[in-house]
Amino acid sequence: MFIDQVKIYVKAGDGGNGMATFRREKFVPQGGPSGGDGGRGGNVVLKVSPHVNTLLDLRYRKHHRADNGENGGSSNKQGRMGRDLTILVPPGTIVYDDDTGLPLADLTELEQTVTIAKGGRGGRGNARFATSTQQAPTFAEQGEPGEERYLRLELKLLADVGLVGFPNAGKSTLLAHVSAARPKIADYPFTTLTPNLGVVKVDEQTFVMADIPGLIEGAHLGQGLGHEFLRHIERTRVILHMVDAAGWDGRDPLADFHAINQELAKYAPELAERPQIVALNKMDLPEAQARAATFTQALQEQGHQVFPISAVTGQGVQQMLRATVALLATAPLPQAVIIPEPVEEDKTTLQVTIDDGVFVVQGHQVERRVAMTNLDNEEALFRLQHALRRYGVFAALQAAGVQAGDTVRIRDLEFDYVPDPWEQEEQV
Ligand SMILES: Nc1nc2c(ncn2[C@@H]2O[C@H](COP(=O)(O)OP(=O)(O)OP(=O)(O)O)[C@@H](O)[C@H]2O)c(=O)[nH]1
Ligand SMILES: [Mg+2]
Repeated sequence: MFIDQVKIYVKAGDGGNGMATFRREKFVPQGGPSGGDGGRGGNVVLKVSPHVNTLLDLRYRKHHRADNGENGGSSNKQGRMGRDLTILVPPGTIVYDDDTGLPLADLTELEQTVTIAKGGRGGRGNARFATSTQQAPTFAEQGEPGEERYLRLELKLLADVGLVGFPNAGKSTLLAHVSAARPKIADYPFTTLTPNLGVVKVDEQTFVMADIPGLIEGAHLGQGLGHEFLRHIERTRVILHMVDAAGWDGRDPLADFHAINQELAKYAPELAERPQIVALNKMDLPEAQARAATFTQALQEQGHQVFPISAVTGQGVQQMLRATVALLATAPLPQAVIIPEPVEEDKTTLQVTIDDGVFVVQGHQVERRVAMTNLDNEEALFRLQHALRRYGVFAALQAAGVQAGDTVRIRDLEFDYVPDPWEQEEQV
């Protein structure tokens, strides 16, 4: 199955916790702090693989977590880093932040990688907190939580040439004739249900050609297979428009040709501007031969380059491919996806909301600090209280109308509010 849009959740590894231990050695009566640092958590990385051509795997695996860092050990032993988690994606995958809708990366090059969620840093062991006044800290830092994110991945195939046309025009037959691709071919409409890619070699040049399911009038409204697959020709530089000159099922090939061009324009105006070559197909059939001259003249009058071909016998195909290569040489590159500069969010911003009588404090800096504090250790709690004051948590709580005895929550930390003792001192 060909899947070109998925939503996934990624979570980088948390940093390992720092350790709080003291040296115990023979003949050393009172050893100093010796707790090692935790290891950093693994990142979540997206990587372009030539062996993956759809987002199918991700459709069935939605949650992706990198390993956590190991906790620090005694004797200053540092915890091992968590392994990165690498998710393979096909070339042409565009990554969006599903919460903001903004593009984060356009993965077009083979082996290209992007770190999409960063692992948390390891917590520092108690050895790192020793100072001249506090020589035996009993606490260590917890690991920093890894980043987590909801992503939307969208695949837009990367091909130089896009084959479009009514169902049954012979698009897949042509791709099979000129490349090693083996798409399904049959004499009924909508044989092709998902896009196929093939590498075409002409003289010494090569280009990639995409065969997409047939289009019909109303495709932009979802008729037939709809415009589901038009996104896969958005990034092509030349459109090869196939017309069944034999007029399958009594259709008027010229009317079909214009109908499809209108569908392209309705889907995306820039697709109407894309350089186009018209392939008048099935020229081995007498019905086609009888009408070819009229069609060619009509299309040429409208300024189109027309090539009578037979995708079955190969007649006229080489000339058309040469013209395609010539057009590719001058065709502009499709517009790249513009990745906005990440906005550096203000990590110090605080938000206080009242949830069922509880004052909930949110903010990157303060939440990170709470997450990295060992809430079971009094010394650590004491330091945390100072930090909260520095971050302006008490001021923010007062502004929100907190009263003595109210419950305050910051992540896992819950405490009863007592007016800030330091502030009271100042007021005395
Ligand atoms: N005689 C003749 N038949 C052709 C030619 N090209 C394609 N056909 C036939 O036309 C039918 C449709 O061909 P496909 O290649 O499946 O057409 P398609 O455009 O890919 O069709 P969809 O995938 O349904 O959009 C098949 O029976 C082919 O054998 C040709 O040049 N001459
Ligand atoms: Mg087909």
